[in-house]
Amino acid sequence: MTQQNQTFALLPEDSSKPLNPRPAGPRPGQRRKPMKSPKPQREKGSKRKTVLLTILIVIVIAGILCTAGYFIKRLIDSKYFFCKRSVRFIPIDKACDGNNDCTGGEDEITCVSEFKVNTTHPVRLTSVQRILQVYSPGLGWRSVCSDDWTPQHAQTACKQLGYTNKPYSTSVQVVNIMSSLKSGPFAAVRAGTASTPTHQATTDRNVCKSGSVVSLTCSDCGEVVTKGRIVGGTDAAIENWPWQVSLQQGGQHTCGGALVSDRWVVTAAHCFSGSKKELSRWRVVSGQTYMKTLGGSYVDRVILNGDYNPARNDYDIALIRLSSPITVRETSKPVCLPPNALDLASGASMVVTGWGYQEEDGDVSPTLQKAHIPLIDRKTCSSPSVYGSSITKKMLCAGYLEGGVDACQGDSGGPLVHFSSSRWNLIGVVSWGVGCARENRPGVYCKVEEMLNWINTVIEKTP
Ligand code: 4AZ
Repeated sequence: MTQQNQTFALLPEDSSKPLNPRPAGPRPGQRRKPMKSPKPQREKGSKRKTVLLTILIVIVIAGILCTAGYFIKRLIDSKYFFCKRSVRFIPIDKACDGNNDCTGGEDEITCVSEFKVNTTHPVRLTSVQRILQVYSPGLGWRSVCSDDWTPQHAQTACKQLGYTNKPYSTSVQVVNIMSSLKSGPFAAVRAGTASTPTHQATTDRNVCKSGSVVSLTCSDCGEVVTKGRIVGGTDAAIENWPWQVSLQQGGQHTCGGALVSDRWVVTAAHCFSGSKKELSRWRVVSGQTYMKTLGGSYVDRVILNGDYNPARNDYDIALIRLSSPITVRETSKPVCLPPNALDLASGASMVVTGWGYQEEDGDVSPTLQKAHIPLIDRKTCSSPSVYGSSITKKMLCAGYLEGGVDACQGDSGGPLVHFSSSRWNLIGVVSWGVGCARENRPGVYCKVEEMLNWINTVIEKTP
């Protein structure tokens, strides 16, 4: 027991209350018990900050990991083909090399193919007026009379030319057509043949009863809303060249190309050399002025011209079929295939477009470029001071002999177009040249007119 206790016990009850009560609070020597009051605002804020910082760090790390993963995947994709069934990688140049390197041969399934055409596609459009002609082996080409012609016949003929979109036909008086066609021969459709292939639906005529022949347009191709490196070119907007596409392999711009319908792209055969024959890594990006490397259409067929000669760059043309059709809009729409015998004069004004090098040892351009260049006649281009015997019937030249403006690496496969009868026509496909924009070394293009038979046959016959 303590002394203090004894003292209190002796005091009367009242006397335990001090006369002058001390203010409530700790007695001297006694500590105040911490109050259970709400936490200060500052403490709350700093906790929230810590949480936010943690989230931010997690997001940044995830971002870094994703980006690293993306680049690692791109790197692996550019060097290896993944065999899904046997779960292993093989070097990319072993894919599509003619040997089954994956079990089940899955490395040889989605590959570039070749197609040679020895037959004559029996329907064509001729001259700037797009006069419909049909072919039969004994009789050759005959212009189709407007006699008994119906919109259904136009639909059938366009389908034979690979188009299903907006067929449109008009009549042109025989007296107004190209002189070599005026004297015939002609052919006219028989009654009740609207869905028979056009060349089988016609009979011969020496003259057209109606005095006119059919002019046909098969799609809303080659029309743009407004009219508007390539070395020495200028910036271009895709709306003015909406058929231009970027062909990308493993996310890298490799070649240009031109939409000729909502599902088919014309490009150069040399874009698919070496390890570029496997289709799953190709994408076709359309509708972009500033090249982007994400997205794009998948490819289900690449068909090289079977006569393509890599040593000479002869027949340097290929067709790509997209896995699904693009939506035609202001920024993505096809260019027209040219008619036969368009007969462009030397010096005719052409436009070449692309994201290719802006100088010989340069880099691809981030924005689409265009260059206006004149057509160079065959004789000049085949002269010893230019390209001599390297120029074949399947090639054409365009540019300036003094140099300065030209297509270049990365523009390959892209379009050379010409505007006639209110539409843009695909005249050439960027193919080759010695350097870029050099004196006496103009750009050489695959001549599309010479490839129409091949293009129409491939598009019609591809299952
Ligand atoms: C190329 O390497 C290439 N100057 C394309 C076009 C031209 C030259 C080279 C024409 O793809």
